[in-house]
Formats: sequence, C-alpha cells, structure tokens
Amino acid sequence: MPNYKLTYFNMRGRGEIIRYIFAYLNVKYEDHRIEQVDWPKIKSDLPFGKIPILEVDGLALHQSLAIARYLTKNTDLAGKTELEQCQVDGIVDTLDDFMSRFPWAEKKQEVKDQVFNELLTHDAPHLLQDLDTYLGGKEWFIGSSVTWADFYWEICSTTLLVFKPDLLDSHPTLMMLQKRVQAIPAIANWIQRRPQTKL
Ligand code: D25
Repeated sequence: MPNYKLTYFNMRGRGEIIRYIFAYLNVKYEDHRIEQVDWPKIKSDLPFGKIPILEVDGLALHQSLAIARYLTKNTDLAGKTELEQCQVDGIVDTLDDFMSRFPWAEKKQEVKDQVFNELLTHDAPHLLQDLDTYLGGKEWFIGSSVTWADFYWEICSTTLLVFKPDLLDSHPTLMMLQKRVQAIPAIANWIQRRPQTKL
C-alpha cells in the first residue's frame, strides 16, 4: 500500500470525499489539517496553490475529484462499467458545478448572504428536482450498488442543509439516499469519529 497524506483545512469541504473513500476502502492515511495562519506558506509551495492535495509516496496530486476518481479505480465505488463510470462522473460534476457557485471566500458578509440565499432558494430547487427524477425509485444514483457519486451527494447535501435546514423537505427520496450513505458501517464510523466542523 502506498503512503498517503491528505492536506486540507480542518473542515469537510472538498477534502471529505477523499476521506469517505479512504474510510470505505479501509485505507490508512494521514489526515493532515492545516491552520489558516499556516496556509499562505503552504500555498506558495503548491503547483496550483489549492487544497486538498493528496501526496502518494511523496508525489502531490491536486483536484479533489481527480483524486477521488484515482482512488476508486478498480474498486466497487467506481461504477461497474465504463458507461456507469461516466454516469458517476456526470452526477459528481453536476453536484460540484452547483457547489462551486457558492462564494465561500467572500469577505463582504451581506454580499455572501445574498448570493447564498439566491442559490439556495432559487437555483437549488431546480437541481433537486432533476436529481430526484434521476434517482427515481432506485436505491443508488447509478447501477445497483453504492458509488462515490452517492458519497458526494451525502457530502454536498449535508453542507447545503447547514444553510437551509428545510432544503429536502419536499424530496424524501433524496433525504433517504443521504441517510442510506450515512448508514454504511464504514461511513457511519467515520462520521462519528471525525472532527466536528460547521463545513
Ligand atoms: C468553505 C469552503 C467550502 C467548500 C470555505 O465548504 N464546503 C465546500 C464544498 C463542499 C462540497 C463541495 C464543494 C465545496 N471553502 N472555503
């Protein structure tokens, strides 16, 4: 097994998908959580100035979703066929496109609140309707078993619910999918032992 070191802030954010995959696959890694004060120095040493990065035997990989795809290759989280794997990527990218529209680092609180509110009340309902239709009566987004797209849904929806607790009230099947992921023993175990952070 390679030596794995994940570097991210002390939050779930864009690091959490990697942590879920390691938990599910029962892979050991160093969960290195940096302080904001140390970030500028670390940033200047990175190829693209962004975290998370995953060091694999000292090689620094960047982009959380590229890392997640690499870690899930040839595992039961990937999707069973190349077509299923493309469907997994489609759901993941749909979720990530939406999450990426939030102005996470906006310093003007009233601007931040306004944009968050607009995304949550105006844009989210359309996305949720589409996801609900895509899921239909299935147990998982893609195929007949859990994939990392289901993990990413759990992660993204958990953060959206922090800002809008009633978000999924009219989407019980999406809420049930979130709970189904949370009930996977390795994930349940990680959720209860991970550092508790807002995001
Ligand atoms: C907070 C964040 C952040 C990004 C301060 O928090 N959550 C996310 C996130 C979660 C899920 C998917 C994409 C982004 N960045 N800075």
